[in-house]
Amino acid sequence: MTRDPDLQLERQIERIAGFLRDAGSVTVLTGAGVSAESGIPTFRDAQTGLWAKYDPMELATPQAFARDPSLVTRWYDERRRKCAECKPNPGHLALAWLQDALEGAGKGFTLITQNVDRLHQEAGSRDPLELHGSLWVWRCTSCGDEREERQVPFPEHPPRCECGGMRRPAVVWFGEALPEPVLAAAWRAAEGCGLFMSLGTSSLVEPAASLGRVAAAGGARTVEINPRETPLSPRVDVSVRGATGELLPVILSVLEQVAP
Ligand code: BV8
Ligand code: ZN
Repeated sequence: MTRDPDLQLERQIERIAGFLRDAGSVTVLTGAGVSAESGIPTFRDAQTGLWAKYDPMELATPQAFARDPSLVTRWYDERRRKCAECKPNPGHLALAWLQDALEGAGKGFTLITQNVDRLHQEAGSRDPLELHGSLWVWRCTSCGDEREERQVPFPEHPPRCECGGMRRPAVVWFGEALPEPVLAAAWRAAEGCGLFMSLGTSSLVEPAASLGRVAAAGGARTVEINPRETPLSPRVDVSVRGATGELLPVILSVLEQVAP
C-alpha cells in the first residue's frame, strides 16, 4: 500500500469509477454532510446563535413539540430560512448527473437521503427516497392535512391549519417510525444493488445506518466518502477521506473516461 496520500486517493477514485462502470445498479445513501458545502450545518455541527443552548436530538422529538410547539416550530422555521438561502453544491449536481448517466445506460439508480432540505430535487435528482421527510412539508396535528409550505418565515409559531389545528414539520422525529413504504423501498434498493455508496453521513442514526450492512450482505460493492471515519468505514470496500462536493465530480470525470 502506497504511503503517498495523493497516489492513494487517486487509486481509490479509480477503483470507485471502476465500480460505477461495472455495477448493474447503484444505490446511494446521503446524509447531512452532502449539504454541508451548500452552507447547511450538519446535525452534529454545534448549533449557532439562539440555538447554541439546545441539542438537536432534544428538539427533533414529539416530546419537545408537545412540551413547547412554539420553540420547536421556530427552530424548524430558522432552518427553513437557512435552507432557502442555500443552493445545491457540486456534490448534489454530480449525483443528478450520475442518475441521468446510469439510467440512460439502462442501469438502475436509487438515491436514498436522510436530508430534509430537498436540495437533491433542486439539483435535478428524480424520485429520491426521503427517509426522514422534508422541512418544506407541514402536517396538521388535528386534521392531518399535509402540504408544502414555502413561505419563510411563518407568521406565527406554531403555524396553524384552516381547521385551527397546529401544523408540525412532516419530518421523522427521533422515536418516530420511518414511513413504511419509503423504508421498504430503501431496504430493497440496498439489498439488490451492485454498488452502494454512503455519502456524507455519520452512520449513527438507525435504521438508515443499517443500509450499508444490508447492501454488503446482498453482495454489493460498498463505498464511503466522508472527511471523518465512521462506524461503517472499516466495513466498506473503499472508504475515502474527503468532501463529497470535491470528490464526486472528480470520480464522475474519471468515469466518463473509463466508461465503455
Ligand atoms: C426509529 C429528521 C423506531 C428531523 C432525523 C438502534 C440503536 C440505538 C438507537 C436507535 C436504534 N434504533 C432506533 C434508535 C433511535 C434513533 C437513533 O438512531 N438514535 C441514534 C442517534 C442512536 N432512531 C430513531 O428514533 C428513528 N426511528 O427507529 O423508530 C420505531 C419503530 C416503530 C414505531 C415507533 C418507533 C428515527 C430517526 C430519524 C430522526 N430524524 N431527521 C430533523 O432533521 O430535524 S435524523 C437527523 O440526524 C438527520 O436527518 C440525519 O439523518 C441525522 C444525522 O445524521 P447525518 O445525516 O449523518 O448527519 P451528521 O451531522 O450526523 O453527520 C454528518 C456527516 O457528514 C459527518 O460524518 C461528517 O463527517 C460528514 N461531512 C461533513 N462535511 C462533509 C461531510 N461528508 C462529506 N462531505 C462533506 N463536505
Ligand atoms: Zn387541520
